[in-house]
Parts: sequence; C-alpha cells; structure tokens
Amino acid sequence: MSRLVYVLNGPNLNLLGKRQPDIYGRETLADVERDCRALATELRLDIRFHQSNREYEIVDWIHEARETAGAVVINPAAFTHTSVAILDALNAFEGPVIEVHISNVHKREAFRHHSFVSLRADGVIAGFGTQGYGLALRRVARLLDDAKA
Ligand code: DHK
Repeated sequence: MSRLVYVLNGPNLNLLGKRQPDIYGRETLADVERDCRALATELRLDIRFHQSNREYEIVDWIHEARETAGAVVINPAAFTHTSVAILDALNAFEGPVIEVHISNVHKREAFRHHSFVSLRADGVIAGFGTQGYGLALRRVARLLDDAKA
C-alpha cells in the first residue's frame, strides 16, 4: 500500500494558535505541519498537508487520496458534525482513516458529540491537543506496516 498520507484540516484551523488558545492551544497550523513532516520522515511516510474552509475542497482532496494515498488523517473541524459529503467521500476511500480533534469534543457542547466522520474512521483521537496529529501518523504507519506484512 502507498505510504503517502493525506493530512486534511477543516474550517477555521487556519486560525490555529490565534483563535481560542485556551481550547486549541498556541501552536499554529504551520507548526503542526512542520512537526508532521519531521515525524513522517522518521516513519518513512510521505505526506500531503492541506487546510480549507470549503467543504468541496476537502471532498476533492479525499478523491485525490483515493487515487494515490495509503491513508487519510483528518481533522474535519466543524464539518465533523455536519458533513455527509465528507463521510461519503471517506467511504469511497479504501485505506485507513484516522479522525483527529485537538480538543476533547466530548467535554464540550452536545452538538460536538456527534461525528459523521466517526462512522467511517478506523480510529478517533480527541483531546490530545496538536499532539494528536503525531499519534495519528504513528497509528497509520503501524497499519500500513501490518498491511504489508
Ligand atoms: C475543531 C473545530 O473547529 C471544532 O468545530 C470541532 C475541532 C473540534 C478540534 O478539536 O480540533 O468541534
């Protein structure tokens, strides 16, 4: 299986480090991308790292991943709780999918407790701050290694 991993980020995550730092922390998305790239090298993964505020762009990247990638790590942000389109796109993707939330969504408002993406995700990480991305990449590397063995 391809060791290319799409790391996808949904709306408002471009403001990471600036918006509600008490909830999302002070690290920026550029910091997260840098850390993901460093870890990916260690894990022998290639990554494509994207963020968009537009649902269709995320759907299009998942379609792209379907053709080329072995796994998807996705923080759909607010689209987690609303997007059947992202769920349908992920259902058309065959490799491992790990869902990441920086905050512990279960400790927050009730509308954040439901995730459409969880109906497809092979694993869900929530409440580990931006460290969750690295944990997701480690899990993906293990799943890709196991699939090869
Ligand atoms: C990020 C968001 O923007 C929220 O809409 C989600 C998620 C939680 C996060 O914790 O990373 O509810």
